[in-house]
Amino acid sequence: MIGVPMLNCSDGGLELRAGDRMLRFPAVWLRDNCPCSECVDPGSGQKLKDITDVPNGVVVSAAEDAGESVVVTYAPDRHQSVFTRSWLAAHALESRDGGDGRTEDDKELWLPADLAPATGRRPEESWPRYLAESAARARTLDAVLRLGFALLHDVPAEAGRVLGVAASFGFVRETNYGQLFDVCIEPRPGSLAYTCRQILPHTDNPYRDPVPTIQLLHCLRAADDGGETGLVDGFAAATALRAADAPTFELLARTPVPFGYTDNGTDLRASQPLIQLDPRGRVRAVRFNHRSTRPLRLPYAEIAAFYAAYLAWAELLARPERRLNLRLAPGDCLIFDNTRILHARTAFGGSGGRHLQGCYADLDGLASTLAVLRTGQEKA
Ligand code: OGA
Ligand code: NM2
Ligand code: ZN
Ligand code: ZN
Repeated sequence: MIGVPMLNCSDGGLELRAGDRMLRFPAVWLRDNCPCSECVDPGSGQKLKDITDVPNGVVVSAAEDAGESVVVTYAPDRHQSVFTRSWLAAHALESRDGGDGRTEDDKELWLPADLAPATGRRPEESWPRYLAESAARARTLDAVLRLGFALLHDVPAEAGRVLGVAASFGFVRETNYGQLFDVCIEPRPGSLAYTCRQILPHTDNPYRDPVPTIQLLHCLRAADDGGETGLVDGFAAATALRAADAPTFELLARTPVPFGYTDNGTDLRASQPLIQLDPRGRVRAVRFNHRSTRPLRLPYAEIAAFYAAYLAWAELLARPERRLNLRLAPGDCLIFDNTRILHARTAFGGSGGRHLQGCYADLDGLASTLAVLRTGQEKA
């Protein structure tokens, strides 16, 4: 790297060497991120300056090497910023890792075989250990982000305990079903959940926008016969569909599908594509729940093609080789990403008094709890 200066501001921006990389930052970007106490409130870390306060035509007029940091002076107003080299390296522009952690790019996609018990990759933890050890909590929450779910054992099989599990990493998202809901057989069921029928892989509350992003299901009492849980990695299925049949994938990603739920006190509707992409076209959410779909409103000529795509997607999601089967025992509590993992159950015999309790929570809150846990672990 002989001949490459350490620091340079010749084109109005900043250029500096970090190891064998050259980092470049435009003046307007540096100025907007100036950490000085005139620009950022030291207490809250929030910006004091508005974007309209950045002077027109701002350029870097001088850049001075101060060891671990770099002092940048701007024209026309001679404002100065001090950036540490490590901060600049961590925010390098060319790295293009601008994802938000929610797309296929930041996940480990799976087929059930990848998580067979012998692989040691199945995300399971005991609740007492989860409570006692921050490393166990971090592993569990990380699994929900990476694999889309985690299974806790030995959560006491007592009513209401599922709320304590949600509170361990975030806040319950209360819905029309209450803070928590009971899944057991009801005499006049307002949802197929409250019968002993099988339920095919689905997203909960597809008729909500935003959809609840985390779901918990805690088993208080298992069925004598049947009632097995199935989980399907919707992101793995979506990427497989894209690889096998890109036009079908595209059609599903750009056709909003109406979902609805009504009862005496509720009339919820949301319309979203079955596969949702981020602005760069990466899979960011799936939403699938046939029993809650409402009549499609598409031009006559588009209906047949949409149904063909929908059918192909439904068949893919229903394939046994995509479904991880788990038998929840009393005390087991599943935590899963409702924007990625579809859940299902097999039919069961009505005599055993099967009883689950569930609730919803937020994926971003879970990620926040994990980030704080990790910061604590770094300091420890
Ligand atoms: C539900 C549901 C699964 C089960 O209530 O939404 O999918 O195992 N229940 O009963
Ligand atoms: N319950 C169990 O989202 C759904 O409609 C599936 C949800 C009724 C809260 C069932
Ligand atoms: Zn400043
Ligand atoms: Zn469900």
